[in-house]
Amino acid sequence: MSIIMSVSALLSALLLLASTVSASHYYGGTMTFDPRKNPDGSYRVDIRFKEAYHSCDTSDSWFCGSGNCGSRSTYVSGRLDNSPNGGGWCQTEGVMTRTVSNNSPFQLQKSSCCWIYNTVSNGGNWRLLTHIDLGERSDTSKPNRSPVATTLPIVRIPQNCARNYNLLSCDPDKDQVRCRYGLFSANECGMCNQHAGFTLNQSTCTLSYSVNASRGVYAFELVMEDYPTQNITLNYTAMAAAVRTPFFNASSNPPLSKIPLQFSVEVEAPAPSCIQGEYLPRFLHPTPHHGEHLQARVNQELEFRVKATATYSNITDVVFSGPLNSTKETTTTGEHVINWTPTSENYGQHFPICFIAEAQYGSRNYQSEMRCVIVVVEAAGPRAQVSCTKDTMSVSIERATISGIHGDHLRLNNNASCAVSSNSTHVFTTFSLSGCGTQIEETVEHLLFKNTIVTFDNPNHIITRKNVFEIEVMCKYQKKSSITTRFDAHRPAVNFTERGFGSFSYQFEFFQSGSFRNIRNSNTYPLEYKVGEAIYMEIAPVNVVQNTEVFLESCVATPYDNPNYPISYPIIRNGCGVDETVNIYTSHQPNVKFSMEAFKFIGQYDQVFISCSIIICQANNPNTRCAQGCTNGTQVAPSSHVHKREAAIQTGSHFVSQGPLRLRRSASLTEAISPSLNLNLVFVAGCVMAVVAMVCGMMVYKSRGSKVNYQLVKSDEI
Ligand SMILES: *[C@@H]1O[C@H](CO)[C@@H](O)[C@H](O)[C@H]1NC(C)=O
Ligand SMILES: *[C@@H]1O[C@H](CO)[C@@H](O)[C@H](O)[C@H]1NC(C)=O
Ligand SMILES: *[C@@H]1O[C@H](CO)[C@@H](O)[C@H](O)[C@H]1NC(C)=O
Ligand SMILES: *[C@@H]1O[C@H](CO)[C@@H](O)[C@H](O)[C@H]1NC(C)=O
Ligand SMILES: *[C@@H]1O[C@H](CO)[C@@H](O)[C@H](O)[C@H]1NC(C)=O
Ligand SMILES: *[C@@H]1O[C@H](CO)[C@@H](O)[C@H](O)[C@H]1NC(C)=O
Ligand SMILES: *[C@@H]1O[C@H](CO)[C@@H](O)[C@H](O)[C@H]1NC(C)=O
Ligand SMILES: *[C@@H]1O[C@H](CO)[C@@H](O)[C@H](O)[C@H]1NC(C)=O
Ligand SMILES: *[C@@H]1O[C@H](CO)[C@@H](O)[C@H](O)[C@H]1NC(C)=O
Ligand SMILES: *[C@@H]1O[C@H](CO)[C@@H](O)[C@H](O)[C@H]1NC(C)=O
Ligand SMILES: *[C@H]1O[C@H](CO)[C@@H](O)[C@H](O)[C@H]1NC(C)=O
Repeated sequence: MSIIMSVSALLSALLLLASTVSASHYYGGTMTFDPRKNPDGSYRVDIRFKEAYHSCDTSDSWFCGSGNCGSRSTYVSGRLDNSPNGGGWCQTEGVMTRTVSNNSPFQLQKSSCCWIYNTVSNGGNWRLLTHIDLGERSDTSKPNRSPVATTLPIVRIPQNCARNYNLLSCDPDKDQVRCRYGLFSANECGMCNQHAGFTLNQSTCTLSYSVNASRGVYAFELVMEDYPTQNITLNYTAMAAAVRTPFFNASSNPPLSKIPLQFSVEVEAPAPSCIQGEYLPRFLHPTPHHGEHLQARVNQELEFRVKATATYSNITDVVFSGPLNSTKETTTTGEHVINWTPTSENYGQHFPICFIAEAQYGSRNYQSEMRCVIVVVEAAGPRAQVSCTKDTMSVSIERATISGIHGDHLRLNNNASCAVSSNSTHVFTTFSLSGCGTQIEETVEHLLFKNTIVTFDNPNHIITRKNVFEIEVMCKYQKKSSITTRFDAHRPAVNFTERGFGSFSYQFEFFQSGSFRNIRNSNTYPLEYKVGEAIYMEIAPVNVVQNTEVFLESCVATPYDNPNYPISYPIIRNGCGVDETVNIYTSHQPNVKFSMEAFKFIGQYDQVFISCSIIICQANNPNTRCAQGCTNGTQVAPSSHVHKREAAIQTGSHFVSQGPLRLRRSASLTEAISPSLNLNLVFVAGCVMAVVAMVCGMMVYKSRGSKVNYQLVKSDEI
């Protein structure tokens, strides 16, 4: 997802790169910066720039417009979100660190052709400019920081519906932030149009559409500036100090910094109604409010949920713009979860995240309003130890890190009978994945068990002065390819997360008969089967995982212990029996029982390995892959790249490597075969010969033991 490039000189090569890009494909871009002083007196500036194009292009082709721009020390970039709607865009973010020897102002610039085709000009040039002033502020004693802001690359509005887009700006120095149109003379824009039908409130950074513009795409090339709220001095290491004053009027005083904020607005065909929640999606609880500040902690996952509704249209997606490495996924209940894990580099910084819900009505696609939140990364916080077993979650919080909270006044949400205990150093609790009000939830990739630890008031007190304490506890099991538990905790008052690990085990057994009563004793191994004889098998959890069901997604037979061996015979595919002798006896159970008739491969192969993949789902949820059952391949065709996560729910699975089933070598079946021979033919031929010869037999070994353990996944792989 991300490309890491080594340090290299930029200017000439990158200018060349930029000039080779000539297609009409640019949707907009922005840049923010956050400096800190190095111990040696130089300055380090973390620069983040987002750009959006038709394709997921990213390149650091910024050049130094003025001043001493220093040198680039690190650069990472990657894709954020994309959508086929609005012409098909992809937004990327580049994160670059520059080292500059002094804190005098400098400007970074980037320019090329062309904007996407738009109503006013058919794809003119674009130019981006950032004015970076690292002067040491008299109010904070720190180098100046830019405002932070982002937008979706293209926002869409029906022609008949008025709407305000508040370009949420937040300044970490608490400066006043203003927005204005770029000026051509200052290299701030490429086309520099101000569009009729739209008004920009410069002091609130609100772009209003007032139902009077032609249909089409409009390019907005705005500049966001910050002004101090009182007179301040900026000290420089290599030049005279400067005074900065609060905004008075556009020409009277300069801003502290300038960042570009460029995006597209499409005025679309009128909608049947402009009421949010009819055709245009409307946000519901628990979607955060516009402008909300969310606290995140270093190395702990921040998660928030977006939910939208529309009576007449179908919610199809939530598109978002956030920091590099933020992700989204959808739960089976239709919530869209946006996740991001800050690193220690992000401590103290502010990160904007904006999102829009999209809905489909026939061939039309409607957008909700745009909401933005600011994530503030903090370091210190409570420390917790967590462990998840197969059926319990345990949490232990260090009391010293939650001072002010009385450990005796904590309990699990909605269930007073599930106590939280404490000793002099820790507050701890252990509860069942299936009890104490634990909720189960499923996303495309994960199975989640959740509960909440809350404070309750001492009943003898009428009022409380304690912090409200709430920890959401979450065991997260990856459904795909391997499984893991992870613990996350959030609390509104103190706000922290932690992780723990656990594992599920599944067992593979052979049975005497179709009654599935008697497990074949492992002392009698190797088991022998005649070709054509039924083999009864079960895959079952070692400990029943509450509220889950297992789905046998696919089974394949191979002559070697490698499910990807080029010679293979499919037995079950997409939950459907491909081999006509397959019977699956259970559905929507924690375990799966099935049988098939023994066979062997023709040729030199004297053994058969069967590898099955299973998917674990939340039980009784109609939206899971398990609920769909046999899909016969029709629903699993990879859909568009945008919905690849949906494809994953249908194909994502665990391999349970069982077997081997070893066939006794038969002298009459040793003909060499070509590996390129059609496998079904090979198999059919093998059967026919076996039936005719009546000499085939089969033994079953369970050489690797009967238990199949899922591997733990490291937290950084989640
Ligand atoms: C700025 O420089 C002046 C004079 O050199 C000094 O008195 C002041 O403390 C400096 N302020 C900061 C924030 O460094
Ligand atoms: C901008 O919005 C603010 C707050 O709503 C309002 O007081 C001000 O009058 C608006 N300015 C313009 C030019 O409309
Ligand atoms: C709509 O805009 C046009 C020009 O863009 C203007 O002539 C007309 O008066 C506007 N109508 C309204 C209702 O504002
Ligand atoms: C701020 O600075 C300006 C110009 O330097 C000056 O006119 C004004 O009086 C100052 N304001 C305050 C509150 O010091
Ligand atoms: C801005 O303020 C300056 C100084 O107060 C004044 O001379 C100038 O006319 C003002 N400009 C505008 C556009 O109001
Ligand atoms: C994003 O994640 C990758 C690996 O997962 C990491 O190497 C990179 O530093 C991260 N980038 C940022 C900006 O956090
Ligand atoms: C919403 O989705 C359902 C199921 O895919 C479909 O049958 C229906 O036609 C869709 N409705 C609209 C308005 O697109
Ligand atoms: C308190 O409980 C925790 C967790 O069970 C344990 O690790 C710790 O040793 C206990 N402390 C004391 C003083 O008993
Ligand atoms: C509370 O938890 C206990 C133990 O798991 C369980 O028996 C009981 O039904 C739960 N009560 C509620 C209201 O969830
Ligand atoms: C699967 O689809 C094929 C044709 O695409 C059809 O012949 C077969 O009967 C289907 N099987 C099931 C179980 O629906
Ligand atoms: C924790 O986050 C919530 C929002 O999720 C916020 O309301 C609360 O104030 C935060 N806690 C603190 C101590 O700021």
